[in-house]
Amino acid sequence: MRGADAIARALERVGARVVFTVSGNHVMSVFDALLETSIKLIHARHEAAAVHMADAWARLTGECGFALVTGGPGHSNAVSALYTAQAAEAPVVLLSGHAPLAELGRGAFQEMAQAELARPLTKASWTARADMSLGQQLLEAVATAKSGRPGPVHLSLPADLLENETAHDEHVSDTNEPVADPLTELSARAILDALNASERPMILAGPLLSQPSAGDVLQRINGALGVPAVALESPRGLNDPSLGAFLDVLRRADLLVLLGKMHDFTLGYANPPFVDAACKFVVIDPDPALIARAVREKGRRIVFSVIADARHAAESLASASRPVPAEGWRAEVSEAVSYRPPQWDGLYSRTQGKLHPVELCRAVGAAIASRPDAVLICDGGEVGQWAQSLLRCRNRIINGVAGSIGAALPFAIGVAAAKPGRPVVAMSGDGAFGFHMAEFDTAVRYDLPLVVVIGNDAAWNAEHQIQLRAYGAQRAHSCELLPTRYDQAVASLGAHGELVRSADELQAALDRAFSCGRPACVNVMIEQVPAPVIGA
Ligand SMILES: Cc1ncc(C[n+]2csc(CCOP(=O)(O)OP(=O)(O)O)c2C)c(N)n1
Ligand SMILES: [Mg+2]
Repeated sequence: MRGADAIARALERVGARVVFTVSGNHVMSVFDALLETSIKLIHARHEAAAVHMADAWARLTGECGFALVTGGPGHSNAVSALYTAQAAEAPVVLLSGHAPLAELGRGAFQEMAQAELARPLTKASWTARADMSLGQQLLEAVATAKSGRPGPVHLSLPADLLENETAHDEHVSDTNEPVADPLTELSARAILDALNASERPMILAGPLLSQPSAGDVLQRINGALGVPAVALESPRGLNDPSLGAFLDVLRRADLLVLLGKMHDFTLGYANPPFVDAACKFVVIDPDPALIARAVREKGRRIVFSVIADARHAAESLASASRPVPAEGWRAEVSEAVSYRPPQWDGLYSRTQGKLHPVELCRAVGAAIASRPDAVLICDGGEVGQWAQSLLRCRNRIINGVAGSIGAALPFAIGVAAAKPGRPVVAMSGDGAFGFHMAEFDTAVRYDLPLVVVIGNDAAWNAEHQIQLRAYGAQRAHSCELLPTRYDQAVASLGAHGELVRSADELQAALDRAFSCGRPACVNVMIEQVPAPVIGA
């Protein structure tokens, strides 16, 4: 048995069904070994896209997502996408081929300090050791990715360890698959006491509990405890237009329960004017260092803290109970979060041949509403913010706290691969779409139906808007794009393309895209308008 066979077996053992990959010399032995398993390879066109696919897979299913790339440049291409998975708290394992151990330090082909490169973006990053079975090391990578605050893990696989005979891996033991405890009764009691002692409490959750894999746990907590529970996952922090007028109620909260939620920029560091100077806190987090920072910064205002896994703590809270208080505060928060300025209803394009983003979102919203099991992906700059604000979908994946654009299409492929038959719709800006548009070829080759809707304003508009605000119209430059026919580009790759230049063409174009049973792109010409800002 080769090391590569040990890796293939271990992947099977942890339940991997798909590995997203770009091939390369160092990992062809793993391609070969996977023939003996039922694991399918999806061969992408860029390593970062392969990691984004694994990320979406993880966020949707709660399972580990796997990416396999070659050493050197394959690895460094993949690394950039780890940042998005890290900020989204998605368990992803990146397996990278690596120059042979026997040649290291002698100028080996594509020799690179791979583990060091990936380290800041991962929970653990190492080059496989020769004195321990590769299968065992893979199990450890998976266990680490899934435990505590989930996140990416990197394991470099030297080509000689993969290709050489290895000791049989029969002794491979299942590595402590994380058995996180529910909150102890004592901790749950302390949290309920803090809630009972407050008038306007809120539970704030981080990216992990926003993932589709978290299900409806926040609503269940809201129902069981009568406390509003809100997830914060936007790169625009408290300006996230999908939170409506949330800031107005956040300011009035007297207790914030941070449920696996960092008090970072997305929460204005929990300082005034966003959070009241007298507000108290409960901190529930798997990371003792984060709890220590909260204690340093908030001192005695922390009434209780506990080291716990956010998912399990959330389930404990959802099955707890307390006298549910009168509707008042909870209703206020829910109204604030769903608030959208009424004047948006009247927004229409003033330019012939272009739609307003609101018109675009109205039609996409209707398409989602008629498909309750749909998965929505939002990406891009200003148009992505309109989509996040206006489109409601139970299963939503956004580029997240990382604020990294460009992953919409790879995310859609990851979702379509994980859940065949589920409608997948990805909203993207034209700038963001260009990052990975070659992946339409991947969607075609693997027969993965999905719909990408491009809000095409022929601009890197988010940055153009910054120029307008900060430097004035005379100094706004270099953020233009062309009104490119992305619909024709994807058609040339074998996908279905639609061009939309007026509101009355949109519905039929979307219907055709959803019903064609193929990967589809709807290229919608829109006006350049700034992102919505509510109650800033
Ligand atoms: C990886 C990455 N590169 C650059 C940026 C900066 N950035 C944020 S939004 C944006 C413009 C996006 O343009 P587009 O997708 O067309 O959306 P629009 O703002 O035009 O609606 C840029 C360049 C980023 N967030 N992430
Ligand atoms: Mg644009």
